[in-house]
Amino acid sequence: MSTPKRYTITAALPYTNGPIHIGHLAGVYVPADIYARYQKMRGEDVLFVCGSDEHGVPITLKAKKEGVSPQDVVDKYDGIIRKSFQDFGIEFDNYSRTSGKTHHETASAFFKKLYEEGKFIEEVTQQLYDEEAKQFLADRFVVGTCPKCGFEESYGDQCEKCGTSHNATDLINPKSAVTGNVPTLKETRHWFLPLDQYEPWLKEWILEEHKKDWKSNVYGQCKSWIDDGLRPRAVTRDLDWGIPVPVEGGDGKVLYVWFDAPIGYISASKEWAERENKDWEPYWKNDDTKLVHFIGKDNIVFHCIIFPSMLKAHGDYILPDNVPANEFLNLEGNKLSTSRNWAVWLHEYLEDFPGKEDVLRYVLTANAPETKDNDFTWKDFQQRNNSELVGIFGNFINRVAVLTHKYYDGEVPASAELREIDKKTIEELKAYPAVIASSIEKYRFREAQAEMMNLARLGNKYLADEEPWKTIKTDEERTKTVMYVALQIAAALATLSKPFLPFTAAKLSKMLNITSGKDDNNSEWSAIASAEALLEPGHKIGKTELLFSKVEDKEIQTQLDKLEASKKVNASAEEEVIPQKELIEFDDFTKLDLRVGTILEAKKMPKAKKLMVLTVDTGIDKRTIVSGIAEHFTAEEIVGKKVSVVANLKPIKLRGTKSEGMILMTENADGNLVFVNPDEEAVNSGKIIS
Ligand code: B3M
Ligand code: ZN
Repeated sequence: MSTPKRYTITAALPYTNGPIHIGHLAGVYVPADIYARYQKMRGEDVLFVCGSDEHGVPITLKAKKEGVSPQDVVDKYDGIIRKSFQDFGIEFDNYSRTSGKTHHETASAFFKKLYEEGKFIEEVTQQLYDEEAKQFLADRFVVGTCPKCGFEESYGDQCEKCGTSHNATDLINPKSAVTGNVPTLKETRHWFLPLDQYEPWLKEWILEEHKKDWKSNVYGQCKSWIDDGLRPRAVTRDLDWGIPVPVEGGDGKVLYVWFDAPIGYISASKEWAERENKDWEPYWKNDDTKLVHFIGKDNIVFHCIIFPSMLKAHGDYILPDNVPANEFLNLEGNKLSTSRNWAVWLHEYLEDFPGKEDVLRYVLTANAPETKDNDFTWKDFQQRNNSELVGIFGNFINRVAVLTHKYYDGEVPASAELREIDKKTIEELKAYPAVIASSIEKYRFREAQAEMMNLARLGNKYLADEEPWKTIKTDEERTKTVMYVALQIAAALATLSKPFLPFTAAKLSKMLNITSGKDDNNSEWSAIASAEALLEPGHKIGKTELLFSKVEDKEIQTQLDKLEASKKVNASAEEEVIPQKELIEFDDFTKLDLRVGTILEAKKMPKAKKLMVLTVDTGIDKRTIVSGIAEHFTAEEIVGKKVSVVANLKPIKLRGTKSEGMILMTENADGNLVFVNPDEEAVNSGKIIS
């Protein structure tokens, strides 16, 4: 679009069924915050909104699981999420809630308008129904095989594996998430948005107009859906948690969460305008507004196909200019998962690493899953902190500040005549705002941040080459010049690091005793390039502070231990429960002669990986039992152990050795074999009875 007059920036509304983790941050909130901060620094008129997504099945399910009301669930997580965003420096202009009054009104009115203008199809169809739970099964209430990719745990409305959105009745082998039952079909009336009617327009708008400027992962997903053909989508549900359907026949029904949630961006804007005494409408209705949605890849269909079709149907609103969706972030090689507690939770991170907000921001941006899924590891976190933030950025600033205090009592020296290297360095410095900006404008935040760090590298190299700590003894004028140039770089960093490292930038500005200036366009960003000097000679800088500190091995180990603990819990929870065998008679049981015995000797059977030859004292006799435990135990470990023996099993020959009985074993949580041990007090030949 031609130069926008204002920006409406949205970040996906998090479901309030759990706290925020690093996957959400890397995918959505950190890039959105960088973008919004940067545009504000450029003097643009920016509205940056988000809020809690408080409707939908995930919340109802969570409430059921915890035995509380959905309202309790959303209140709890809205509180946690809201606070953690704030503490982490995600600077929304408004963080709203979809349970709020403004939102209920806005979403209702939106639906009503479409209804009254005949934009919906109203139809009685057969929907999946759980007879036992007495409820319809839509969205996350039902799982089954994805008709597109074959993933066996697809939800009713969307497959998490391939991202496709579908109708619950499309699922193959559907099962109720409430009872596990196979659903039946039951008639019910709903309103559908006929996406098929928007197909020609979507083709034109996305596949033609946004072919070049949308990210290829986003464009590719859209193209595949459009090519597959779009079908009408129900926008109402038979549920009791949500926004009531505001039209005749809507009793007992609510709006589909994905119908109401994106309207939440508009409601959040209205709330903001009311609070700030502004007009919200230009931010949503004027063509010279640039609307940008920051989301994760699983939300692409909703933000690129469904919400735009809703906006188009409504007619009063602008469409997104871009939807820079990210791919997923993994953690230590595994998919992030709330239910498996495989995550780094933001509110826990903030507690564990006080004062290190920017470190997480930095690492998540450096590893942002912009074009493909990426991995977060604690080792990488430590390494990037210690060698990049401490080693490059922190080190440069520290040297400049310490030397300025040491040589000039904290006063910026006047430079003597600039040499070629000084001029070149200043020229390079002045090019950075444009270089970083160009990456941000293309939504390439990793690249942008890397360029910002290159400015710190430039500073380090300049100091290392010009060695003011040496010239101070021989050439005072030269030293002044070098320190003057280095101080300009430090000041530029205080501004250019702000979108990425806002806490650090604030600390650094305080340390240099500056507030960044603005140019004629009201931009502190481009002022860096045009200013005569960022720090005038004679300016007094403040006290030196350390911007970053090392992350020690033991801090990393604590985090790794936490994850290890989650793994253990998951392993035992996920242990597949093998269904019980068919019933037997009491007589069948009494045929078994189970005894207590003691292992007297154990030897590995030659040339057999798994087998061990045991001599067991059964109290009846001392016999040989061949057991398949050689991969799990050494002989020393098991000699002397009390074991449970099936004593009356017909002898068989295993690799030429006669085996007279069996030892009872089971598996532990990690899937390793362990003995079913009799109590220490049990005696050999003791019968194992009920
Ligand atoms: N709450 C999905 C999610 O948290 C959803 C986003 C809504 S954006 C309008 O992944
Ligand atoms: Zn799928």
